[in-house]
Amino acid sequence: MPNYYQPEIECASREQITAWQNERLVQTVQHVYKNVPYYRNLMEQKGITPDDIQSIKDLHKLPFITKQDLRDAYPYGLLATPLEDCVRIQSTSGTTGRRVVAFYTQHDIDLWEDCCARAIMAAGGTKEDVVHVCYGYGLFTGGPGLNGGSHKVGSLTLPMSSGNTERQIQFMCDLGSTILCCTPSYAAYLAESICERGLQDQIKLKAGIFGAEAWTEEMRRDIEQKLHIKAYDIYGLTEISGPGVSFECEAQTGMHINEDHFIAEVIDPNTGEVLPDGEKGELVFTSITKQAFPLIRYRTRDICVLSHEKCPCGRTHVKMTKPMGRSDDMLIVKGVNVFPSQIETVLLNRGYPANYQIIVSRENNSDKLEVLVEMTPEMFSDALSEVSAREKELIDALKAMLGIYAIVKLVAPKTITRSEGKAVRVIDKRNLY
Ligand code: DLL
Repeated sequence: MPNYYQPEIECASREQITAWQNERLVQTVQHVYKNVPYYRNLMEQKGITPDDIQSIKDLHKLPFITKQDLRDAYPYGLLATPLEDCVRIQSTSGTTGRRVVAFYTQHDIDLWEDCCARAIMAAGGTKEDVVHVCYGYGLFTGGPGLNGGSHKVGSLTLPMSSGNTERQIQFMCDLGSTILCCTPSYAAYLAESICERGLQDQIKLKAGIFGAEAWTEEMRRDIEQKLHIKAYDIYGLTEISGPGVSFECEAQTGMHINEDHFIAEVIDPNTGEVLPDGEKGELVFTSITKQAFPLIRYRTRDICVLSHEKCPCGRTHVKMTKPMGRSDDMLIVKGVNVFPSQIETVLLNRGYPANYQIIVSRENNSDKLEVLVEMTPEMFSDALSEVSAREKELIDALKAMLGIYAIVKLVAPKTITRSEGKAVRVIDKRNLY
């Protein structure tokens, strides 16, 4: 039997979930209309008042909100409670444009940590576990979220933060860590480092909770095999609270969205039209239990599919697929849509490690796509002619997957810089022109 954290909520009937969502949506709309002039203006521009929103059937009447709104309203413009009621902020890394800052009351933190606790329990976590958290701490939500969730479960929590791989492995061995929480790219690097040191037998890990960036099924299998664990996906975003918006159960077929806290929609990113279950589109969230920073119809830019199909785990909350890329991260090369995950699938299917970099540039008014791929030590010792044959094989496979030509360069093991947080997979030099 799966070990549920809150079965009365996670396995509730559809009628019950809808009743919660109806009531909480109405309250949240009233809350933001009353307390956030920015929202009131947006609603007035659309000619609606809170009275127009009586249930989730009216959700489509509400305006969308985007990252640009969050930037425009930075830092306090979307705050829905007095600042004195807030106890924490978290923030996105903000590599482009202004950072996004999210505010939390103590109630908001509690609910967020509940969501993370559900994710840990869904991965088999109990109070007997040693939860090794090497997501970054600080402004990034990964560390604090999983840390708080682990406390709620009652597990021994190792607040390792990211970096210092030697120390990570030493603590893992000495303290017998059983659940690893980090980005999948760092998990792959840790797995590689543990195998190189021949320490697999000293590792007691049974599960990993990996998210914050896109990763493929091939990468999951690779990490699972190397570390002898079951690897679970976890999804979330700073704007909507952080990790734990959705998480995988033992079925590993999509992530259950915590529907008692968030209403999910999938829309056509071009028209804004709401799409039915099973259709691919942009994920939109409405938070219905937050006090300080509730967001209504927030466009995540993540592309995925929703499914209400019955899950063998017994949970009834809707499932989302892994994000299949972001509508804004998608690369358009020579007019063709290219998702880094497609390239990763080709590489991992052929036994290459998940260490690669995609470089897009412009030469003579034409796009150039280059993929640097690290070889395994075995491949590296191959004769030069074999390396060239491998490159040729990858060029053909990428052409078949993407429909366009990519230059492939096989490079020596360990030459592509490792990330301790989210991996930097794409370098788009065209932005510099
Ligand atoms: O990455 C929150 C998080 C921390 C999630 C730890 C899971 C684990 P942000 O830095 O605001 O928040 O980035 C949010 O990361 O819109 C997605 O594009 C991407 N992302 C998050 N989880 C996944 C995942 C955190 N499991 C953005 N698979 C989101 C693919 C993910 N992409």
